[in-house]
Amino acid sequence: MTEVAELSPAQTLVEGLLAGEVAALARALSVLEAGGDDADRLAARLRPHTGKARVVAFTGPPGVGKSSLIGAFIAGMRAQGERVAVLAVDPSSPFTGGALLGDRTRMSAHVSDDGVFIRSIASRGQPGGLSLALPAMLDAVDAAGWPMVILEPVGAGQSETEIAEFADVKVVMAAPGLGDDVQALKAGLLEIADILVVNKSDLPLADRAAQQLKSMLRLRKKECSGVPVISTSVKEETGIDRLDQAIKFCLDRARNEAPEIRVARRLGGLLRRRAEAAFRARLAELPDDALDGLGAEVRTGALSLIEAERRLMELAVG
Ligand SMILES: Nc1nc2c(ncn2[C@@H]2O[C@H](COP(=O)(O)OP(=O)(O)OP(=O)(O)O)[C@@H](O)[C@H]2O)c(=O)[nH]1
Ligand SMILES: [Mg+2]
Repeated sequence: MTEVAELSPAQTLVEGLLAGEVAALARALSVLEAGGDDADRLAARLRPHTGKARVVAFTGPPGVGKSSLIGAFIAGMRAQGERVAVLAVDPSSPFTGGALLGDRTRMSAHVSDDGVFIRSIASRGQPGGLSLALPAMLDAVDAAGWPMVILEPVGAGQSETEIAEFADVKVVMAAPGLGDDVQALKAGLLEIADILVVNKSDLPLADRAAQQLKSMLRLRKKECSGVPVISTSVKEETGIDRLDQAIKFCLDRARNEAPEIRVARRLGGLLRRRAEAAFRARLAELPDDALDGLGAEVRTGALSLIEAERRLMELAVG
């Protein structure tokens, strides 16, 4: 027996991660991605070390060029000596890995660069959904000392907006020729945008897409004015500098905010999501009889719809 108290595997993991070891970060992300008690314990240990990283999300419909533009953006950041981490949600099933390969290929220039950390996350098979695991994964990258984290959510569904919520800056992308052009952007996405990008501006009708986006913006509430619409082409390498400047401008704005406030907001969003998931599970467990009974009372007029709803919520929570 050695006199020196040995570190538990969990302590070793946390210490390695805090020391900036990439292998420890990768292992921690796997634990957090799997969820459960181990993930909760690890997340709690990492939380005191968070609040420094800036998070930028690139979202938009599938094929709009998110991975490509992130690759171009990273090239610019690297040229300025900035270190960047990417968490990309792999839209394919974890078994085929096709999209994973695609994303890596497009970001391939950065894979062997130790100033860049790229991790793909499977969007399926998450107990309670990816948006429950992601905040802790962001915390881990943050605690590991990466000053900037880029999120690439899967380009579909409600989770996209939820995931983008964790970002300090949300870049929402459109491109000409994608279905109904900018109409393909769900209203929810337009609402959360700090910066709008029309990518593939080398293609015909890109100007029209930009005009459409601008007029959609004008229809929005006052607080949304001041959102820039930037045309980019990864292919022709145009507009990337403007995007870079716009992101920096938004990050500066976010920088005035205390880290505690930012982390608290992330945790508040997470709590709401956990409560929603828990409530949904409790509702699903209620016997059909209970629901049918309430339905019958509404039918006879013994209960109003609102009263029945309240009763149902009490049943689920109680
Ligand atoms: N012409 C043109 N093609 C582009 C541009 N940017 C990306 N592409 C192409 O668009 C396709 C999709 O690009 P990705 O970067 O994979 O798009 P994505 O939004 O990450 O796609 P998913 O992750 O599958 O949703 C690829 O074939 C790219 O080469 C651009 O500026 N101009
Ligand atoms: Mg992609």
